[in-house]
Amino acid sequence: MKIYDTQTAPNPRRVRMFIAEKGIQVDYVQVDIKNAENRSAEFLAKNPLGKLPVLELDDGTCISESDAICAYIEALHPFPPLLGETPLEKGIVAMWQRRLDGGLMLPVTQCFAHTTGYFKDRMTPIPAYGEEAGKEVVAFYGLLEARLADSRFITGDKFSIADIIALCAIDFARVVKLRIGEHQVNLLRWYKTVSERQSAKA
Ligand SMILES: N[C@@H](CCC(=O)N[C@@H](CS)C(=O)NCC(=O)O)C(=O)O
Repeated sequence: MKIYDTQTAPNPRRVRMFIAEKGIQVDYVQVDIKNAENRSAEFLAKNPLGKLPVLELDDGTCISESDAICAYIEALHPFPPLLGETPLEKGIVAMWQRRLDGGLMLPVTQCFAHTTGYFKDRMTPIPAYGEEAGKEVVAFYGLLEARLADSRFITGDKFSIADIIALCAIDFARVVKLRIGEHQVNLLRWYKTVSERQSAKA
């Protein structure tokens, strides 16, 4: 098994961090997204959306979408559980995965793409749209601040993939100068705890 990765991007980091939490070793192949290596015919054969990360099995089967890759890894390596153990935990984790993907990770990456023009060779940046996406990110920090006022981690007492998604999105948001507010003490407390995990270096 190998994973097509790009070191600087938040979605591939989500998968690297998940794998680090599992304590398993996987081979990574770096793909140069700045120079559109991910838009080559060879890469599009692995993921027609041209996005990273992509997991490729030894028989050539490819799985893309970060959470799908993580679900596959969790099925192979259930411990430590990062997608919930009981039916209730699984439901809560799945709910936060969807919220964080649509409400935080996507706006962060849209803000980046539309305000920096980093991908202008393959899309038309609309800076005003990027600014709006940035406002969504800031609003989501408020939601997380409220959630973390009475919860140790995002889904409850246990660390989960939700914390991984949030950390990767929040760290990447610093590229577009979006930061947790100094008044957001619960989010800052959570951020420090999660950033200090060994897997956060992945
Ligand atoms: N929903 C996808 C998003 C993947 C994604 O947007 N990947 C970005 C890097 S964070 C990418 O490959 N961008 C390169 C491009 O759009 O050309 C996932 O969860 O994996």
